Amino acid sequence: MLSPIIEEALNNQIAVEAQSSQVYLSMASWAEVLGFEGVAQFMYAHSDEERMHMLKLVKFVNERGGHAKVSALEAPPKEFGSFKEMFQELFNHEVKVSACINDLIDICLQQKDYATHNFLQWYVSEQIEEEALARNILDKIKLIGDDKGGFYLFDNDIKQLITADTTQ
Ligand code: OFO
Repeated sequence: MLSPIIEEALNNQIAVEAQSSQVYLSMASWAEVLGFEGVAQFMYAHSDEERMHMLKLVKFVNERGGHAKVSALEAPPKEFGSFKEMFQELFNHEVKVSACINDLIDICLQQKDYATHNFLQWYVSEQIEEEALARNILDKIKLIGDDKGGFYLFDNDIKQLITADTTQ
């Protein structure tokens, strides 16, 4: 059984994951409109992955006797300047999500909720991977600089970085 404090904290994280999915969907749409098919595919998959993170939490909260809540989301930006800025934003966003997961784990320890603490370890590993992936992409974009040919290749290569598994 979840305590009200843990239930509220998990519901807050559900909103964070939903908002991540929303932001990445907007990035996907912007890239698609600009004609960057690879970046768009990558961001659509990333948006789906965040939705899966959200659903995993929804199911956990309900299974543990709580009530997972669906809340209103903020409209994300529609445009992101450049792809360098967009991926920087993605990286910053993931760092913030990691901080939210860490805070959540802190609350679990304070509340002695070791089951939720154990469940959240999956998110800890996921955040390490996601931050590393975002950093890796940013490094590549910095290397490409203003080289249009390099960016064309990058748009093609990024499809190989799609890791989304939305079946979990
Ligand atoms: Fe990429 O954030 Fe979910 O956990």
